Amino acid sequence: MNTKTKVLIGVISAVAILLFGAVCFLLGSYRQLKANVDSRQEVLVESSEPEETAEVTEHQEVSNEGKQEEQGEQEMPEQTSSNAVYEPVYGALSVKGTKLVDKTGHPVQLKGVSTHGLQWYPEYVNEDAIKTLHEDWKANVLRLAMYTNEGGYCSGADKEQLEEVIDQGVKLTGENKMYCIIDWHILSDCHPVQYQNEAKDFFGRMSAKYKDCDHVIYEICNEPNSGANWDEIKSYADDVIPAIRANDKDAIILVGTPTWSQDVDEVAKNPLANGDNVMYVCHFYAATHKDDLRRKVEKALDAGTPIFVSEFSICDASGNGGLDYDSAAKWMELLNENNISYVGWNLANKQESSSMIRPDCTKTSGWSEGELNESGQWMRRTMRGE
Ligand code: IDC
Repeated sequence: MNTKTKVLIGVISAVAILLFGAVCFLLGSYRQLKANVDSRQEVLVESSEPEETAEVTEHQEVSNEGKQEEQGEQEMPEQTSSNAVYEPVYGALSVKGTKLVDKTGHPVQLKGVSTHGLQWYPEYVNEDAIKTLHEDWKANVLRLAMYTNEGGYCSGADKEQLEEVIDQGVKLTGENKMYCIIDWHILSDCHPVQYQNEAKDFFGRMSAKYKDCDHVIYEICNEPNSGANWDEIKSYADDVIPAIRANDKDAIILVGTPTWSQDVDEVAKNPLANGDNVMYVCHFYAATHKDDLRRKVEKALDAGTPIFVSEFSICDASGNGGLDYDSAAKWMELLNENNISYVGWNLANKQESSSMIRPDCTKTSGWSEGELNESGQWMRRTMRGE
């Protein structure tokens, strides 16, 4: 082979290799391109297939549900008033000597209002009303007055409905960092023994339901009267309190005293079997109850009796009549000096001077000053420290 032939063969081989390479390259590119196109089409087809998407979503939902259930069982219980965790402004309260104290042991004074009878005026236990009381009136406690007689809990009312209103009150006060008093409002039934069994059953169930609610306070007999003496009230309290303590060892319990909760000075003569975290109730109506009752309070404090004013007004004892601002000022001085908590009667628009909302005002929250009557305006100013 001469040199010319050798060069020709070399050139032909190089061209052949180049051609082969080019064909392979083109073939590879084509395959890659085809694969890309196919996969794009797959994506498009997938996303336009509702059934398949639905299946995925459903599956995710199921697994999320499972997760929630799992979490629910372990650490996130469904939030209801009875098992939600509320953090009232002063934490869990207790009684130290004659004082109500916060979770760190410092004296605190609760201030707030009481509903009227829940069988008559349940509409004021609503979210906006409690916000108004908390934010505008600066109240940190609400008393839920559940009458036993007078068509109330033990005399014809719908028990379930009343308990629902209480549940609302517990929830809404909890959400507003307030405290809440569940009041067994005996009045025309005079003697707490009349509904003693009902009281034990009621407080047993309430305390089981709200055992983890640090903001719930139990008032076991509003105003014993007509001859119910302290020894008898004490026996009643010694019987009812264990129904609460079986569920809640340290809730604050309020116990009414003889003569429409005025004879607080009787308590020290015959103390309760277990008076831990118990306070004794004094009620006053400033235009009727003056120095005499104020002296009784001082006497009781001197004897070491812790006092809580769970109901008062600045009119007379009928819940009506003129207001006595002078006597009211003396009462406030006594209460503030001794850190005694107070709750004003009543949040309703009834035609009576203790009802804090004007009778012509039908709003159930967000009252302007002009929509409150005189006792309401006084109460709001007093709580606001004005
Ligand atoms: C009054 C109400 C009044 C109602 C009456 C009877 O203001 O509208 O007709 O009860 O149910 C109390 C009682 C409280 C009284 C209040 C005023 O705890 O229920 O409310 N009062 O009489 N003790 C002293 C005064």
